[in-house]
Amino acid sequence: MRREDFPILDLMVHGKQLVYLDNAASSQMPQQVIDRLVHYQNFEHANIHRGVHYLSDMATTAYEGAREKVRKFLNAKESREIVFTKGTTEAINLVMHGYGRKFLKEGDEIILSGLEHHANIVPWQMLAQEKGIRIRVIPMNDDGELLQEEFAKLFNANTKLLALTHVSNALGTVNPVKEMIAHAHRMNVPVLIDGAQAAPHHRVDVQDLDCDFYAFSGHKMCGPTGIGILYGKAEFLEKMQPYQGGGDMILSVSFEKTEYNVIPYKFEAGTPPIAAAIGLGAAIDYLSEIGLDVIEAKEKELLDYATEKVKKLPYVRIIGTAKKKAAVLSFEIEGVHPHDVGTILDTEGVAIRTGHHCAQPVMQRFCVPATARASFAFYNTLEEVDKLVAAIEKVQEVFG
Ligand code: 7TS
Repeated sequence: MRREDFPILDLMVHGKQLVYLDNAASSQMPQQVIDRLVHYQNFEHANIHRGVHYLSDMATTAYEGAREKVRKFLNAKESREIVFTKGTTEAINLVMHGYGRKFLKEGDEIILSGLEHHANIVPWQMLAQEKGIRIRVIPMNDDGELLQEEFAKLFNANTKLLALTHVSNALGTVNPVKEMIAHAHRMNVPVLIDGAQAAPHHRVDVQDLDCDFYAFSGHKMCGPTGIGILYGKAEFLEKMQPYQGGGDMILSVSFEKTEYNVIPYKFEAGTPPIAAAIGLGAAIDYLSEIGLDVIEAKEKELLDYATEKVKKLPYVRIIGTAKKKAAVLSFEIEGVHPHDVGTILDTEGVAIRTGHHCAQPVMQRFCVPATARASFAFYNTLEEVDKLVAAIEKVQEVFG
């Protein structure tokens, strides 16, 4: 499926055809997005929101056009609810600073899940330490599914925020976020969703989900690095304090008093990554043209095929067996350290990630120091899954 759009997939590594199965860490970029970046640099680059000149106008139109593409992609009500950030990590830190630091106080509680990436743990821990806030954690079962009854029990009058991942990067679990958001709202608790692993693979509708914040990264969805999105309901963004101070986020400055700009500009201090934002817009065009439903179906086919094949290998244990999963296959091979698995796979041209995947609490829950993780994108093929399985068999030959 449109494999020819991705020049990097033709690469040979260690004399073998590259099999790129590290898409959860970062996906590859199609020629259409690369071309858009080159066109911007060649014909449109200037600083935005400033000049009266032609090029500044071109750059501003393209940058604001990308914001509108993101709005449409998420079905947000208004484009001023879309803030460009460096990535998911910065988006979450923005909410921690802009909302958490302003509105949360000693004795308050924040609910996180045991599935979170460090990006949705550490900022809240920093806030907790600073303010004397308690963090409560939704536990999971042995399949890596969150326990909904335990979740409901965590709420009380002190609960001030639920920060939850849509899809687990380490296990692939897809959380029932719509129901969980509805529950939190019944308890008058706002919700931030970490969509880093969801936005590239599922259709996301923030109005349907009714989340108050939604964060994701461009580089996991065929876009450039250095760009990400914070969606926030206008009513929330408006009452938050700015994250950074500087140019573009102000209406007027004197040494006595500074008046902040309106949203979303209040949160975009300084010259933003203009090219990367435009590249993200092109990536959204590319994915939308294929169709998120088509992408999801293709990735499910790859995951089901890989799971069936790997399950047949008696020395492999799959970690993360939720009923609803995105295309992530985490596993360990009996008696072999995941790093050795990764190294042998690499010599076969197969790129996977090994380690704790920045989700150490997940590793602790399953009593493993690390896992090997293959993660698929729509441009992968069943033949590549076969190569993954053959490479795993080779690991067993070497170590078994
Ligand atoms: N949240 C989740 C669920 C993620 O998977 C990641 C990155 C992040 C947040 C942080 O995103 P960033 O773009 O700001 O870095 N996950 C991974 C991964 O699984 N392997 O490498 C990065």
